[in-house]
Amino acid sequence: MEQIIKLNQENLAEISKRIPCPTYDRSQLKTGIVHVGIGGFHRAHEAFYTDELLHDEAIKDWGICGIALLDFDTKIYNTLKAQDGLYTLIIKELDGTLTKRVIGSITECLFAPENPIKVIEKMASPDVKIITLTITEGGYNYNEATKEFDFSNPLIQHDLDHPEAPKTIFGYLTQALKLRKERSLQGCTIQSCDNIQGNGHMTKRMLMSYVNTAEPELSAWIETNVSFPNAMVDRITPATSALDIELLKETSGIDDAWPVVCEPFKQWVIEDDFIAGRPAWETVGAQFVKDVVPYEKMKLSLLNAGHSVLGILGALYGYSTIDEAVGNADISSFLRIYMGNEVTPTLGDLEGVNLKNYKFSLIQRFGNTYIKDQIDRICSQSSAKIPIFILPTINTQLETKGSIDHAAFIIAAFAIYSVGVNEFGTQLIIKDAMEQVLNEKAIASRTHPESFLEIDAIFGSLKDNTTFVAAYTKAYQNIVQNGIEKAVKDINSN
Ligand code: CS2
Repeated sequence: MEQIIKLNQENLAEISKRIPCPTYDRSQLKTGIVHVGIGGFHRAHEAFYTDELLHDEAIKDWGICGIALLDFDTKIYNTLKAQDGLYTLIIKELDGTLTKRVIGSITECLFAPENPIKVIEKMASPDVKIITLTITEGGYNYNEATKEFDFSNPLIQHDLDHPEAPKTIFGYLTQALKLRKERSLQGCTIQSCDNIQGNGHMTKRMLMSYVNTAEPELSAWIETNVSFPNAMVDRITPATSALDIELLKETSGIDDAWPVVCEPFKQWVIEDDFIAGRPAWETVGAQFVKDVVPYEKMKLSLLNAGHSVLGILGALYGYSTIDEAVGNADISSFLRIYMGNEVTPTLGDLEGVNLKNYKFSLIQRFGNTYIKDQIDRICSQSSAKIPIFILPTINTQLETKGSIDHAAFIIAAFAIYSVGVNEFGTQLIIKDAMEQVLNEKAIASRTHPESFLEIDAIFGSLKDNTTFVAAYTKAYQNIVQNGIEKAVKDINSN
């Protein structure tokens, strides 16, 4: 058994004898990117692409400063700090092989709750050309019911009252951009890496709503000095388990407190709109395009929605991982029918994309038995995911009088899921910012199924559509009366 080595900069030369490590000089890198949200996804995606790029020794301007924004991020901040920003990426290939390597592109880390001023200064630094965000779908503070920025959020009110010590991304960005303007510095790019249709547009619209109230005189400067490219991001990254940490120790003798595990597939399609320059990410596989909207739409409504379908149905069947759910023939036929009959007609013509192959590859990716993506992870924050992943399909299908039966079934299954226990008596772990209202409405739905659709912040005006309500109610009653397994078989054979 090899000696166990702790992952940090000092031990990197020793570790590089076991697995690939950065060969570039990390101490020579300037911080050109500030990234907010240093969870698994960022570390499997943008930080990975950037690490690949930095292996070209001539490139020295694109080190990443990772920001932990919330108290919740204390653990990841402490871990990365103790490991000098280093972590292991473990790619779980389809045949079970583990491809491991140490990623070195995160060269600095800051913990916002501890020192907000330092974070604002970093975002305003002249070396920083891009601020990237992985703040989750819910982090954009968008309300589906009003279709506007949610000023009733107490954290937003806090930021308006205490601009010097913000808590939300909007407070931070506003202060940093204000400093850039006051110091006559160049603007920068703010790039979302979240799963939202038009994520750049959404970032701009939400930020501008906040700025127009907090610092109205900054708006015009942002219009001319800040760009917000849209992007489609993709790589399945389950939560790291204790087993993954042990496996790394056992197989390579590396003690990494928080490695990241992910699938082999990766995709990053970006609009080339970087006002202050950008890394040549295209040299390491990113695609730069004029219009990313069709790619985003395809990914959100097939992959992400597909995940939600497998997660919600899987939870009702009593499964705990996505590969188990897609391995059930009834659930995978359900997903195929949903993708084929309900999503595909809404996607229009996707030039250069073979949709049939894409859908086929999704089933394969979901089925990677080594990934063990957690159903709990997929179902978490569904109140923010459903409006983005599934609602657009339903709304378009209703407009064009297309089929919505499988989509309505998913929403009915979500209502039943939100009670918090499945028909086999298994307790479901519901992690959702709207947990309370979801649960109240789910319980009310037992006597009046439509009650669940009254949550306007998730479903918009769906409750007023009689075609949808009829399909939803029928599915709801079928699941309750006949059980999930029979109900899924029934809807598939309709
Ligand atoms: C998932 C995504 O959060 C979810 O519900 O669908 O995290 C998904 O795994 C990634 O977007 C894959 O690119």
